Amino acid sequence: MYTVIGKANSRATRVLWVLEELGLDYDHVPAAPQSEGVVSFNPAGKVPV
Ligand SMILES: N[C@@H](CCC(=O)N[C@@H](CS)C(=O)NCC(=O)O)C(=O)O
Repeated sequence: MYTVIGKANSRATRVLWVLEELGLDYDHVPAAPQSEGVVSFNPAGKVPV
């Protein structure tokens, strides 16, 4: 199971797209870049994580 962190109107949409195409299960957390929920996983604050 994947968890994709990042709003869909960012590069996260590429990851969401391929997961959909592959039919894989995933959770999506639509967090904004540099938000606390992103920085806790990626200190650079960039999405997707
Ligand atoms: N693939 C690169 C680029 C990711 C990237 O720049 N994402 C943008 C959103 S599409 C972002 O998070 N920008 C916010 C920032 O750079 O602070 C990485 O993961 O380092």
